[in-house]
Amino acid sequence: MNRRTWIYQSFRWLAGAAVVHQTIGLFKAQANASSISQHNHPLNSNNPNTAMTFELPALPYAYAALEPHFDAMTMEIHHSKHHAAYVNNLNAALSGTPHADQTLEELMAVVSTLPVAVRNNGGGHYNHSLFWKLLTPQTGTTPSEALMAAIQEKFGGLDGLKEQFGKAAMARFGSGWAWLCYRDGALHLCSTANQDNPLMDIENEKGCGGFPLLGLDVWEHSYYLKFQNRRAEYVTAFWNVLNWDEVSARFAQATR
Ligand code: MN3
Repeated sequence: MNRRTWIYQSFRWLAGAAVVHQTIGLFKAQANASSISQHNHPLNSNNPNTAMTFELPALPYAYAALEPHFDAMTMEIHHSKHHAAYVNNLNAALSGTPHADQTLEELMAVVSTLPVAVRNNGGGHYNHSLFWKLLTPQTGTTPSEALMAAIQEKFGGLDGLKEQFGKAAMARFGSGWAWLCYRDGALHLCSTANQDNPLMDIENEKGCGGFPLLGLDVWEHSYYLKFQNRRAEYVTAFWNVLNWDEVSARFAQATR
């Protein structure tokens, strides 16, 4: 077989395998839909009525849309490789267990009792799904009046929030997240390691609990291609692409 024939045969085999894979997936989805009550994962809006497994959500903008603040290649790898891996690994960890039809929020609330793969990959899926929605190419979004009042009260204004949030992001040693949360009637800053988040019963015990209003990924994979070791510049760039409309909506949800 010459090289050209080999490539052609390989392509045909791959195409065939893809069809088989899709067919199996369709069959499993139909089987699941008929045997298990329908369940709606809030962060899984692609297929809300029949979602038996978690799916990678599409970004609400193009990979290059946040340039020059966040670069296209980082966004693409971060979303299509890192986030996709958390989704796949979470589905694998939940497959065939009694927790397979629970929402992310339900899983987070009891995560200390679940396998560490659910903690790492469930946290990864929740955190990144939130993170993408917190970013926008639209400039000039601002906190709502109510959120601004809460920021004023706790941090003395937006600059105070940015300074203290930046400290939380910089103080996180290694991989993790910085958070602004709403808890007990007030705003709180904290950070978590790895893919832990404020909804986890684990983090609640360590003082980083509450409803996450905004979170910043400070894993090196989120900034190293563009900023290398300069995490502080990445944190500064984040404010340029933060969607205050989304943060305000989450604040309204938390305080309703
Ligand atoms: Mn990440």
